[in-house]
Amino acid sequence: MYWKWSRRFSAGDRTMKPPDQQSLFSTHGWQILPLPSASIRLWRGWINSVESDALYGQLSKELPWQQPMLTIAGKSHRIPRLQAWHGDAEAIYRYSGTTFAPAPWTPALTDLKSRVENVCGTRFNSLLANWYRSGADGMGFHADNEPELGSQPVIASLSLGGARRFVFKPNGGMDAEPVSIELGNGDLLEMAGMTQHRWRHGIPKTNRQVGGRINLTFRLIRTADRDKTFV
Ligand SMILES: O=C(O)CCC(=O)C(=O)O
Repeated sequence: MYWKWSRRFSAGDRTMKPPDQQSLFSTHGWQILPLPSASIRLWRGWINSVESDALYGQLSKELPWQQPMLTIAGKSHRIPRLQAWHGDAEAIYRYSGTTFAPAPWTPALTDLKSRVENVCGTRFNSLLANWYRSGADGMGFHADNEPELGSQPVIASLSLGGARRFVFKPNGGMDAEPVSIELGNGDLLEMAGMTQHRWRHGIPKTNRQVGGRINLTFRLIRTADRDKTFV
């Protein structure tokens, strides 16, 4: 059973357990998502649909998209999405045994970084971009908990294009249900505090007709001493 947050808490949606209204409140557009032992904020429509559509078109053309190979249990396959890594020169990213030097910030990404930093009140030096071309693309469950991100990383995630389901699953030992939210065009999600230690997250593949989606996750890399594996 999933808790499901949608733009409205619909009485007809029986899979959803309505959140405690006392613990869901807005601050300048932020909504707090009251997951236990987590610190998660969501800003619906942080950028409007006209700008989000334009950014989707621009970034799909101008970022250096790649589809790296991943080896799991001796079998190699390409990740089910396209990916680009941008950042300051020292923000080295290691993925499944391979080191990726960050591509430089583009003017559009520099502008977005500074706007996201302003609303999140924190600094970022790197960005992982993921392009889900259709429902056949997705991201497996994982936590962004590598040491180079610090003990309680702040990760800001901007969605552009078609809406996709983003699912949180509690780690073992937590008395909590999975939570599913729909992330739409221009939505900004921030995960902080103990979120990456207590919960994993992923984008399930879907047979539904969905539009292409680009997701930008802004991060602060402190060191680069451990591999990262997204399935
Ligand atoms: O596409 C998304 O919303 C998820 C991205 C993500 O989980 C990540 O970059 O770690």
